[in-house]
Amino acid sequence: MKLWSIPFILVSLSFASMAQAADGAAIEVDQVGYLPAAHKLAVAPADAPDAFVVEDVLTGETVFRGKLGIAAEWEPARQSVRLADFSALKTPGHYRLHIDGLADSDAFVIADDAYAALGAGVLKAYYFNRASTALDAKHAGIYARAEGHPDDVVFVHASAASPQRPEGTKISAPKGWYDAGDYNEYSVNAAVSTHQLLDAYEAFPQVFAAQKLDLPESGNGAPDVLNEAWWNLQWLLDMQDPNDDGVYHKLTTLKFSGFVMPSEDHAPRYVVQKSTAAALDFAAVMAQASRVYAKFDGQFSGASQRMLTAAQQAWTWAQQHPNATYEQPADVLTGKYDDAHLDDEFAWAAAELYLATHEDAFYDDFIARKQAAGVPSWENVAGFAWTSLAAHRDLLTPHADRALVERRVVGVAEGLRREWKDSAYAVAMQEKDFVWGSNATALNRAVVLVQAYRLTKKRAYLDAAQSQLDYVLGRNPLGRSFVTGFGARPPLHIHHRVSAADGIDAPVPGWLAGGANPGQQDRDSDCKRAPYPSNVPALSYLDATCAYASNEVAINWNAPLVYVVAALQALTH
Ligand code: 9MR
Repeated sequence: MKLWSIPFILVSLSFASMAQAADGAAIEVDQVGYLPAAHKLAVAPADAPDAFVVEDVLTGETVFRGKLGIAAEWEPARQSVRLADFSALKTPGHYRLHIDGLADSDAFVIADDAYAALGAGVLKAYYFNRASTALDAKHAGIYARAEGHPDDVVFVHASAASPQRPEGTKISAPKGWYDAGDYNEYSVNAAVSTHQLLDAYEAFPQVFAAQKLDLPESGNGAPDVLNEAWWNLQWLLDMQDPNDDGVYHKLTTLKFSGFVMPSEDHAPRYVVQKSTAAALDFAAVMAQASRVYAKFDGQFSGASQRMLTAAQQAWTWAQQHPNATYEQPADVLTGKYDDAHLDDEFAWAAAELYLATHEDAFYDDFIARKQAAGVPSWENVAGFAWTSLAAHRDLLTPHADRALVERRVVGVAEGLRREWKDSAYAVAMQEKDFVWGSNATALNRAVVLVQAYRLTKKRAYLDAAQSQLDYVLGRNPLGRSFVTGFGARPPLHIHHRVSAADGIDAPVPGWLAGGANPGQQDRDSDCKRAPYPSNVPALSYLDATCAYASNEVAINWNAPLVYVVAALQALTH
């Protein structure tokens, strides 16, 4: 085959699969690809014939022959499917799956570096969401933009007024990341997102050491993941009131801005109500960060000690204000991240403070909250407590029950593994999991599976985690990748102000769309004119800017993606 014809073939392939995806009969694969030693699955329709082959895209040669599994229904999609397992194919190359009578699958790679660009891309996304800075062409390429939201003048909202800082006091709290498609910054979500990035770094430092993100700070001797996380930690530190050590729940405009660039949004910004959840999540991530940044005092001078002190002070504030749940003031209309259950936040902060200080009293505080292990989310952070203790068993004092910690984490993973095994799609997602941000639910499940794999070395946990990643990268009933810029059919119209306003067709790359969500809470928006094509849980997704309930992006959704991509690169052998 002549070289000139290769791009033509790739283009025609993706057109063929586009037609198939539209009528729901595509063979679905992980569109970004597979590591050579990975568990490798594809999904075919129930009425497909038994035999499948994997062909080399460049030569047309058949490199693998297999038989589809039996047809079974995957309830969340109301679809019957058959699985193709080609795990035994480990030779690097460019391939496609062929089944007689069906259009071929998208082309995919099997390669040692299959996830290298993805891993860097999903972390670089945070840089693209930095507040209070211009992004220059050297680091942002075509996504260069002017500075927005300097946040050197932020007003204390009435709900946050205190004797030392009455309503209207001007404070400075620059930097941080925009939360999502909006330009506001929320302490709870910023803390959990940063925690997961640091968690990924601590678990798989070798993956991050090899990564070059091309940030303004790159080359300073610290891994870029820590450079990027530091941008957010600096902002979070300013969200603590030095007068009483409480932490503001959010920094926000009163209402969501229009779809303008950051530099065009000049509405005043406020810090709003100090909350117990903000203080505790702040304490947790600062305690963790104090441990992580201790080794990099040359780059982040004094940061480690400062963050440990900040964590302890926020913890003390939370003891004194144990029920300060966030109540959205009437004049504030932006995101809430409100949560009435605070035992899990107490447990997580205690666990991280225990790991940072080795003080047994913190372990007792953690146990006293009686929190079950589970899949973590911004509102249920108990899972972070258990998995942090499990990941840092070397730091536990004799006082801690090491076996209990292991048992709890593996127990959760075991339930997920069973769901994966029993699922016709080989995806550990039930109907109830298709909520706002369901793609992050899928990936947080993978995080727990990876942690159990690290504890037990039981291969099924790693394979199940791979399946969760496959799901967001194309092996799903919509036949699409949910990560901008990656895969054959990524989202093109995410609910993300910069992507909509920058005049560039392609959205900012590396962002995970929220994913299928039958709640369709955006139904009264502009989506009225172009409604969701389906109410079926796993099909309830719309690639349109209006679709904030399924097509927004968010820092806490990318974080488990960063973790899982790093984990699979480090562990798949
Ligand atoms: O991720 C949040 C989701 O769990 C909630 O159900 C939803 C509605 O309260 O809010 C989501 O968070 C949004 C936040 O409030 C504002 N920035 C965008 C976030 C992602 O949609």
